[in-house]
Parts: sequence; structure tokens; C-alpha cells
Amino acid sequence: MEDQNVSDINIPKPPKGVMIVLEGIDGAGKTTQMTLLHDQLVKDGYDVIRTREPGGTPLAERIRGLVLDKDHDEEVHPITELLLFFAARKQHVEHVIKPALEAGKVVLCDRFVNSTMAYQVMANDLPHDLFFALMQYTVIDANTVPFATYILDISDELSIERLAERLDEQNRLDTGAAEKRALINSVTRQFAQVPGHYLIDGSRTREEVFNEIYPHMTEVIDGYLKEHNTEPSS
Ligand code: Z5A
Repeated sequence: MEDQNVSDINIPKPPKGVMIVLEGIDGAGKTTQMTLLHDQLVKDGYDVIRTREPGGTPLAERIRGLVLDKDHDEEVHPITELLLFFAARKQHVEHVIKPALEAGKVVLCDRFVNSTMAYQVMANDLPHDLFFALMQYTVIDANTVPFATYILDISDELSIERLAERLDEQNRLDTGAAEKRALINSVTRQFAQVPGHYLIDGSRTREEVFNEIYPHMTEVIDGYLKEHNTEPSS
């Protein structure tokens, strides 16, 4: 390292607020649990925002419309798709997630970077170094790495069963082919080995899933807020 002093290296402090993500294959129950968890956190006095990816800002929601649209009359190149997800993410991170974390809020987000690794990188066999470079500039530099991620785990069969009820609403990325679904589901589960990731059996009733996540999540949030010198708001 040329002429660089250790004291010059800028290691960002963890933000005051805490980010929690729900992941899982299509139909795993993320949206359902987001509502239950968000509403209970509000009732219990937490300063929480609920958001989602792709989306979360007006421009990012417009990009969401583009990437999920089934009716493009040209093929969407896998790298175009990857860049669109990261473009939406950068808007979301800078305009919503980072300010909320800096203000000490709890950010509850429906899908985040694990989804990109599963649906874009692994499913389309894209280079991992491209993913990590984009991660650096969008998420890591902004200090918006999730503190805890709950992976709602269901079988490929249950995913198909739950989605069958809304076939008319399918989007361009609904996993479709069995092989692709199995790959995405397997990558989604593998993240459980990463610290801060928790695998939750999503095949149980809505209440059972909620009753497992909520006490754990509030313990994680309270511990984080206490450690980072912010009084728990409940
Ligand atoms: N995508 C991507 O490719 N790359 C990325 O980086 C990101 C996303 C961030 C949109 O995401 C698409 O974007 C998604 C991945 C891609 N495409 N696909 N596929 P999304 O999150 O908006 O879409 P989704 O994952 O497909 O959401 P979903 O299908 O709505 O699934 P969900 O939110 O996990 O499930 P749900 O809506 O709560 O529940 C589905 C149904 O099951 C519904 O009828 C519920 O009433 C029912 N349900 C839920 N929980 C239960 C339980 N416990 N028991 C019985 N029935 C239940």
C-alpha cells in the first residue's frame, strides 16, 4: 500500500437503524409475513418502515414494471436484467434505506440482494465478480447491509400450488420451468449457512410462521439497537 496510513482507512460505523429482509421463492409467504410483522412492530412501538425490491421509490417502481413485464418484443439480455435490478436497488438504497437507517429506524424489506444472486446470477450463470462489484457500489459503500435475513423455506411443489391460484397475474420472472425453480430454491436455502440468515419452515400456517419469526426478530432488533446506543423504541 503506497503512503497510506492505517488511520486513513475509513471503516464505516454500523448505522443506528437496523435492516431486516425476508427472502424465499415465489409463494413462500413473504408478502403475507411482511404485513403481519410490520403491523405488530408498529403496535409494539417500533419506528419501522416497510419496503420491497425491486421497488421502493417512484423510479425503482417504474424499473420494477419494466423488469417484470412479460410483453417485451425483444429478448432481455441477462446482464441488462441484472443491471436493471441494481439500478432500481441504488435508487432504493440512496433514497429510502440509507436515510431510514441513519435515522435509527427498523427497515423491513421484502427481498434484497440474495434474490439477485439466485434469480439473475445463478439462474443465468453470470460472473460472480460482476455481482460483487455492483454490490460494492450499491450496497456496501452505502452501509446498507442487512443485519438479519429470514428465509421462508417451502418446497418447489408448494410454491407451484400456492401460485396456481394467481396464474393470471404471473410476471416475466415467475420461475416457470421446474429445473429453474429447483435451482433458485436451492440457492435461496444455501444462504442459510451465512451468518445472520435464518431458515424458517414456511409450509406451516401463517400464524405458526409469524410466531416463530416475531420473537426472534424483536430480540435481534432490540439487541442491535442497544448495542448501537439507540434506545429500543418499544
Ligand atoms: N426478483 C429478481 O429476479 N431479482 C431480484 O433481485 C429481486 C426480485 C429483488 C417480484 O418479486 C419478482 O422479482 C420475483 C423475483 C424477482 N419474481 N418471481 N417469481 P415479488 O417479491 O414481488 O414476487 P414473488 O416472490 O413472486 O412474491 P409472491 O409470489 O407474492 O410470493 P410471496 O410474497 O412469498 O407470498 P405471498 O404473496 O405472501 O403468498 C402467496 C400465496 O400463498 C397467497 O395466496 C397467500 O395467501 C398464500 N400463503 C401465504 N402464506 C401462507 C401459509 N403460511 N399457508 C398457506 N397459504 C399461505
